[in-house]
Amino acid sequence: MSYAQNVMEGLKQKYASEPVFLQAVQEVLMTLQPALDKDPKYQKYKILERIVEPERAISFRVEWVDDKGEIQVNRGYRVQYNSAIGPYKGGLRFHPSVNLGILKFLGFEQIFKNSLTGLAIGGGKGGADFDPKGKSEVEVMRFCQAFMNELFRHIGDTIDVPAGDIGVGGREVGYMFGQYKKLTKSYEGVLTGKNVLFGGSLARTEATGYGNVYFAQSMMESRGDSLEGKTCVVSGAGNVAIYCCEKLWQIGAKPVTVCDSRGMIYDADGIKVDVLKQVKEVERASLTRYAELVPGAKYTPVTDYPAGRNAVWSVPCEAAFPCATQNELNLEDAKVLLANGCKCVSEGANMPSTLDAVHAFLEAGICYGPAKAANAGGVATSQLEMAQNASMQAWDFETVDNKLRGIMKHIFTSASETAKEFGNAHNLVLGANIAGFRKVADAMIAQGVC
Ligand code: NDP
Ligand code: 2IT
Repeated sequence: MSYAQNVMEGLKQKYASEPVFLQAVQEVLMTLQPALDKDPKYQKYKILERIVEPERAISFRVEWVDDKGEIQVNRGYRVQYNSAIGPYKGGLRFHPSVNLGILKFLGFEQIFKNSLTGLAIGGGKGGADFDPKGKSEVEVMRFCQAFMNELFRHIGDTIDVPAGDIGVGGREVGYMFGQYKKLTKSYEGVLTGKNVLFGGSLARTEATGYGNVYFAQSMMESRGDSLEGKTCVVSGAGNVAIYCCEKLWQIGAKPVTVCDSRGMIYDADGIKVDVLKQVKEVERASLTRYAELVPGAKYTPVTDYPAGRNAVWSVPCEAAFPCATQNELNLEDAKVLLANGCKCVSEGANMPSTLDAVHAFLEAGICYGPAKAANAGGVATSQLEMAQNASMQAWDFETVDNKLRGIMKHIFTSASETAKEFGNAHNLVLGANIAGFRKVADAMIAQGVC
């Protein structure tokens, strides 16, 4: 049994109740073996055994009072996974499904993603099993304040810098920032994704979606192709999906779908991004509202999807952008995409494709941009926000967007050069994992056992 397989087997025994965490680790470990064979120091220093364990996982009670005067209790978490190359950095997710296993998967991915950006940021993730759906604005504020009442002890602008993820956007970051300031008397860049009125960076809102499209462009160009004129399918209808659609239009491609957890929109003329923003950012409504506002658009509720599938992937397209959540695209979906002639899959969400779907894309030899490379534009721009806060500067939109483009190009080059080094030129899963891993592992070795 190889070193990587051996560590994986041990983890399966130990963390059997955390399937998505095991899935994320398996994807990484199974591609690292060539790098481990090339340099025995990683095994000698037991890097795999160390890197799979979070440095620290904090779990805490969050209690707050709802609009009816009832006391509510939630579970909050912050997983401080790896600080070898910088302060812990990663988003906060508020969703009823959140548990330690999900945050460990996200935090583990974040280590390699952050390393790939070439910036000095470690890996972390956090959140709570709070469901923002159906909550009033004041309830969301009270929850964010209650969450920060514990989290503030564990974070700081050089310690751990959270940001948004599912269910956490500019509004929630603002409430948490206000409470942090009150509790600590300190005005510092402790969270990213802030409003530009108090230290947020221009282009951070757009960064993950835009970065995903920049990454897909690099992949297509490397094959002598481009996204221009291509019909694209996008899943999700939140922050990442909206700005993915916006950038696709800007580069001459056409997004024709979006979806939320209740249903999907197919708009053959192309998704109207201004309407989507109105529905999701302003009204915070369901996509049925989009269909009301755009009469030609077709709404399909999830109850009409084929069992276990996301109907978005059945819409014929040349490029696909999964931007909703983990495991939203399975092997059957992958087969349909490939049969329909899809040439490019670029992941805006974290781990949206199941392991067998990933293998299907790699085997077919299409452009496949794994999440930790393709969606790294969000966290990279968060680091640009940290840099602006630390130097008390505010850069204009174009400056930040140009840096984002440069970083996405760097990530593509580093993943594809590493893939070539190991004789598998188009396998960006291998390339991204090994490139991200080596920097962190070498830093861990240099810092000793501590
Ligand atoms: P948002 O909360 O803004 O949006 C999430 C969207 O996905 C919503 O439209 C939501 O629908 C939909 N969704 C969630 N679960 C499902 C599901 N099971 N089926 C169909 N649709 C679903 O989150 P983000 O856009 O920020 O995040 C989306 C993904 O991108 C996540 O995987 C996140 O980890 C990843 N990501 C985010 C980054 C960021 O900067 N925000 C950076 C890098 C990655 P509904 O509202 O109905 O729940
Ligand atoms: O998954 C991610 O990279 C994010 N949710 C963004 C993290 C960040 O710190 O900006």
